[in-house]
Amino acid sequence: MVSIIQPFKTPITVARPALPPLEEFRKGLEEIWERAWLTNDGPLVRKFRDLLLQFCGVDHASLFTNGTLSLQLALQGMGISGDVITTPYTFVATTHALFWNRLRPVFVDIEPTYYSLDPDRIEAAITPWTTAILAVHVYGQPCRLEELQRVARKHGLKLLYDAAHAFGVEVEGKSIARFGDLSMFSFHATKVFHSIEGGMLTFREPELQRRLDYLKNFGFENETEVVMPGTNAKMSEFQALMGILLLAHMEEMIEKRRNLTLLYRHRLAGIPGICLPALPAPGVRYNYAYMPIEVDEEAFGMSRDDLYQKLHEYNVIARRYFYPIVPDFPCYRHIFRDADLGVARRVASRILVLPLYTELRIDEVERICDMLEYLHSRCYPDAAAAAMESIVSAPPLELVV
Ligand code: T4K
Repeated sequence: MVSIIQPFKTPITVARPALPPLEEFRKGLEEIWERAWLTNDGPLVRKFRDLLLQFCGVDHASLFTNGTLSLQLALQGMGISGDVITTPYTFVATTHALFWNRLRPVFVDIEPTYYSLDPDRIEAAITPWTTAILAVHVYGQPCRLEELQRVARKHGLKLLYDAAHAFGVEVEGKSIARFGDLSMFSFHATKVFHSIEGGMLTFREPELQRRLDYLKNFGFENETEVVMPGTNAKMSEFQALMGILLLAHMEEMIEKRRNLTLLYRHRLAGIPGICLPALPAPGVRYNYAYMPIEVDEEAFGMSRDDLYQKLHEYNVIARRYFYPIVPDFPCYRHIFRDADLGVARRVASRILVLPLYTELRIDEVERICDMLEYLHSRCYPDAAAAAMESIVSAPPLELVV
């Protein structure tokens, strides 16, 4: 039994950006300096887009300065109107993108396994004004793709995915970017893969490419003509440089995250009250974007919020992604009081996302697990001792990838 656990000297945060070798970035910077071409569809942005088209196996993609703006412009470019069925269990940007387009989010509860929009509940929420479904691949785990597609097709709805967490995920050998009418990926610094800030849309409809080009560049057709009231959402050359360099390391970054996830799962499996996330579904090649756990207060001996606080005292900056659920934020609360969102609320009250990033070390994961064991053991000293013996003798888990 672990008795004394020292806090980390410096904070271990939930995420930490992967970085390419500095020398590679410096060389890229020198080339940018020489060209003095910094933004506005520069050569590196074009190269990055070509590489991404290839990586995702899609025909159409557009790059943006961040994921949120790309989603806002996607909704606008596709001409989505009225009501949009969406999930309450997400980062608030998903819902904000709807609001910025004056669309009404209609929240439908999630399913408890992968925390994404429950397809079985969608039909009951469709109104005459519903035009689209906006689902989220939470933590990179794919939504129930076929069922969502079936409901969307049956009711003539557009199907959009917020795939902010899901870059690099494949289903039956096919990139997640190829599902639905459109997918949005965030390339923010905290993601599995990033371009400092950045966003990408992949989509089916070829004409959307042109509209998105207008929308992200003030609506300019040429020097003297503006064809629509666009905004400025362009990706810069510096962002593209980071993305290009990191894309070459994608496989190894996912492999590192996979190993750390396996270790977490092995160590945490036997701690009462720590519920591990479901394994990826068969046929899914997961990207190990996040390490969420659910905390069962009674079995663990401490509430999720107390555990969150305790871990902070140990300098482990775990996060409650996503708590509270979006409809409970003051800016949305008054509108959606009556929706039945029991599953989302329950998950949000139990969820805790542990640190996971490529440079996280094995001994750091071990120490975080020691902390969780120790905190549980302080609550239930006898039961914890017995449980720990069985973990130590258990073989490591093998994930399906
Ligand atoms: N849809 C979904 C489902 C999303 O999750 C997101 C973003 C979006 C849409 C919107 O995409 P973007 O517009 O962001 O492209 C973070 C990210 O900023 C956000 O991108 C992400 N989701 C969300 C889940 O997490 P915060 O407010 O929690 O970030 P912050 O600054 O607290 O960073 C988390 C930890 O990462 C910090 O404790 C330290 C570490 N960190 C962070 C940064 C920025 C670093 O070590 N270095 C860094 O440079 O939102």
